[in-house]
Amino acid sequence: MKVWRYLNKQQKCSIDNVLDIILKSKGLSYDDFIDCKCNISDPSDFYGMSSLVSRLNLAIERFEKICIFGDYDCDGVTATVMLYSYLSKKNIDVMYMLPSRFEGGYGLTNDVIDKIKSYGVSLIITVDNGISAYNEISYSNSVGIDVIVTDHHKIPEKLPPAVSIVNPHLNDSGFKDFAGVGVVFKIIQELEKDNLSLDDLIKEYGDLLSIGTIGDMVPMVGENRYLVKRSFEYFSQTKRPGVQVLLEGSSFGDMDGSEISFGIAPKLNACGRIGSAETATKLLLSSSISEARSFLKIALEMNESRKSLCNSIFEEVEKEIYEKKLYNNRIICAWSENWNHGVIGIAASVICNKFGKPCFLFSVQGEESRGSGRSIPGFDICDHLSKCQEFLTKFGGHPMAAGANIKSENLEKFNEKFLKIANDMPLYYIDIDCVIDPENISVEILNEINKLSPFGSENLEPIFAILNVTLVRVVSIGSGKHIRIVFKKNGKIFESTMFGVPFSDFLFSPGDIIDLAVRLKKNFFLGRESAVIHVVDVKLSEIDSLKFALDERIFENFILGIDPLPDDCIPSRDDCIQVFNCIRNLSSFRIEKLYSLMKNKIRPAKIFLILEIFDELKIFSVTRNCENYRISVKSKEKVNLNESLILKKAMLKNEI
Ligand SMILES: [Mn+2]
Repeated sequence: MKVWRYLNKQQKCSIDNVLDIILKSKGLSYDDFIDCKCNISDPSDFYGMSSLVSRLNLAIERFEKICIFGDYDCDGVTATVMLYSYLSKKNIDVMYMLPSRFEGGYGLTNDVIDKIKSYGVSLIITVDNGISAYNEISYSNSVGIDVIVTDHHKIPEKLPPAVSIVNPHLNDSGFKDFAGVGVVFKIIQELEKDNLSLDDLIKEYGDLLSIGTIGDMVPMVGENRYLVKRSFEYFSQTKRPGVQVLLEGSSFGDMDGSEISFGIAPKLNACGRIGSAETATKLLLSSSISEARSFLKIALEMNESRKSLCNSIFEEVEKEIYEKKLYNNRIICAWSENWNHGVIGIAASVICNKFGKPCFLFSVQGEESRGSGRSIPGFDICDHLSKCQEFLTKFGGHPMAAGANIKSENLEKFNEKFLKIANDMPLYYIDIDCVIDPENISVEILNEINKLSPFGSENLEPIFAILNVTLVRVVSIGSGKHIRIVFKKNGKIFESTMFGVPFSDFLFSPGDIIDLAVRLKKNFFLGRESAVIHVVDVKLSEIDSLKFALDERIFENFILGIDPLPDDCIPSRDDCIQVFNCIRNLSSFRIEKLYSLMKNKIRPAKIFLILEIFDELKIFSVTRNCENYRISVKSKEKVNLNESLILKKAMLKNEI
């Protein structure tokens, strides 16, 4: 169970204090944050900037042919498009090239360099990659091509032998969290320092800058937030046909970032995941609306096939989770030969959300396998990978998302260690900024909250708790993928939406007194604004989520062999009979609902264990997904509880 953690106790917010409360939990001051006061870094101070400018000018003087080498994700594509558009405008002989996930993979390779050479290129500029391409850049030098590296990834021990390296992490001071596209933006700012103001640059390139910055999920603070926020002012007036067609059909007023993270970025990313990132690049570089539409059509098709591939991976993993009871593990790890490497990361994030556990999936490609994983807040999955690096041929990433390559023969051994050393994983916390009365939810309060936008990592969208409401009804929407939750408070009826949870997975009943963790959104429809509620999590109001989650941990630790079961968690025969009588006529239930039906008399750890015993003795067949249990009666014959090995194990361990 996810633990609800109140950042400001259970303070209630209204339009007058909502900003103060949220800023307090972020540790920020009104002036700095709301007015977005921040120092804009001077690109002249960037490490490597002056050598970049002189090498580029030399190339221009000598009419050299330049190749931009980018990446296949949203950041890599927007960075490529931004630099390509800029250099083309200057009448420089420039081309671009992108890697493919399916041939060669991430970054420069010697084959790519040979290919670039065949076009007569004598200068490569990398964007959003290159910092770890030491060998490839040495090779490039040896065949007579200079390389300028522009990147934002972690600095390796040995810097590549490039003529110039611009990476904010090499700077002595100033803002360092730019995306790859942000680095390109700073380079153009330097090149145009005598001609264009920051405002001019934002008008011209702000659309690409914000798409790449949000798409790459870099911290939305400091200069990133300033630049993206300012870019949003001009976003709808973009001159780029590609962005215009991406915006078609979406009606929004003030942007908060989710238009990009949910609307635009997935479509651009889908190209590199399923087919070729070149489609996304050509879309953004299109010079007419009709050209842009034709590339958008391909991108949308790839996005649809990305969704269906993702769905089938999800279903396969889910089946494996039930069959092998992987839900008791700290991390869910699985692999298959049938999975497309480009989409396993998204499938992992769906599993991670649904089961509340980090998830790592591998696509097995013969002797070599490539994996991608997602984590829960507070558990650094990249750091965790590094503890198993003896099995890996390559790994990297961030605390919340990481990738790794491995020899397929080592998967089992890796899996064993990867799970075993995750014992001290923190619980899954949902941080709640404040409590809100549903009557206080209005467009006006959203105008206040949106002053904190754009949201992203390190500036998370606030989460509110709506407490003690009565569930009225639940309706399936979006062809069964989502639900509408109707609830009542003080005699008034309210509606909310919960995405990604089908009707059959929402095991609360009308009349239940529940708490909702929600995000508040503005909705624009036919030119009218309204406030809508997006539900993130639901629980019975009477349940203390921390106590419950700790008990669940006790049970898991016993099942995983980490700790013996405490004496007071061992169920008696009478406990088992009580649980049996309570569930005998049910086919599905939520675990905390069962706890409440038992009048909170049998502690959760015991209930978890009793259900496990029932499954073992084939009294019921039990399947579980997080809090949801589905059962069916298997045997009507009398069984002897003493035959349960699990129960024996629980009692025995406690004797030793
Ligand atoms: Mn990037």
